[in-house]
Amino acid sequence: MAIPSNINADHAGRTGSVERVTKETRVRLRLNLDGTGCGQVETTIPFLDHMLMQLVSHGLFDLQVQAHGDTEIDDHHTNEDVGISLGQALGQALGDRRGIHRFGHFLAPLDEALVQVALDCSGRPHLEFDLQLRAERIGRYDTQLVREFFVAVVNNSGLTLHIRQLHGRNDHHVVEACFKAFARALRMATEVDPRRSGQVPSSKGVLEQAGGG
Ligand SMILES: [Mn+2]
Repeated sequence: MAIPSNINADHAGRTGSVERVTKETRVRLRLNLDGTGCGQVETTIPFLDHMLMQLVSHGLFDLQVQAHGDTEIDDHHTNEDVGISLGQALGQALGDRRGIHRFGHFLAPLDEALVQVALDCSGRPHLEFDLQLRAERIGRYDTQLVREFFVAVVNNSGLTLHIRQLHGRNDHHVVEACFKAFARALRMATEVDPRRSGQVPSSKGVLEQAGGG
């Protein structure tokens, strides 16, 4: 299960790499925060692939994911473990969080849907999740798994993440607007602030690290 390398290993980007194998799933994930939007995402969960590609398209992250899991039961374990791996890779890529903007926010419309995301690379895992999803499923994807995905990301990356739906009727639109807003907010927060001169963006002078990085 080799990952074809369309991420240049010599790129001086901030990267995270996770290989996570359990009895339930096997996940390989590489993330480059300083990417150009190269994505190769194969989780065997089509709607999750579609959402992860929003991070690539709108965050301009490079992201490679290969996941296989016990989807014969349901998508829960694979969805969660991809979220855990993404969170760990994000924590690694951020390291001690020197020089970044730290805060990010975005308000993304998608037709009638409007979703707001505000986040802080604080080192303090916290999720406020307020999407009012109506349907049980989007395609075959269980809509309860959206929250589970973000719980996993937050707990493994030390993000403080607020997700709020301002408008929307169609669940596909609402969730996609959420991932677009998350992508742009994360891009804003993780980009290097040239005025920060490599300092840790905290009045304490230190931010907790997450993801084993
Ligand atoms: Mn779509």
